[in-house]
Amino acid sequence: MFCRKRFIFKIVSITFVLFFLMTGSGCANEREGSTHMHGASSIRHSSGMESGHMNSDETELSGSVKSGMRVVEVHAYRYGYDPDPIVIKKGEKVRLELKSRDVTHGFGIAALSIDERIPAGQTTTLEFTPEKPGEYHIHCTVYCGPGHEKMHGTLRIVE
Ligand SMILES: [Cu+2]
Repeated sequence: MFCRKRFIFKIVSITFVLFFLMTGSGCANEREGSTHMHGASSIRHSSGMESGHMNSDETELSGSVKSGMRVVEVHAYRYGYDPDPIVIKKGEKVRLELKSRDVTHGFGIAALSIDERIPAGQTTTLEFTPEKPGEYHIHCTVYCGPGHEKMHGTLRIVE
């Protein structure tokens, strides 16, 4: 008796399981469908990010962003600046870490009222938020040798 009851219970539960599986598979299909959509949207998302990266590469933004601020190490040398051009983004806070590879140089951008001294063996930091896109002429403001007058660079502020 007991065994038969258990047997019936088993049959009933198997039927339930089968029913569940059949309706469940429908659900699973739906879920799969929605998963596909999720997949598609996440692919779209990641490709969007990729294209964002590609954009950065295309405009060749200098340095890297650290805690919300673009940090660019700029080396002055007889007679130029590295990187050249320095490419930064409008509205993105920037910190230029100015260093000299040889003697004391200057870092002047007249249009932005910037004039920094870069003593040899030291780091001069310059923080600002670029507002106006364009090409800005950098020139050395500290006499550094016979090529001093020809020591130029470019700061590019992109949109
Ligand atoms: Cu100079």
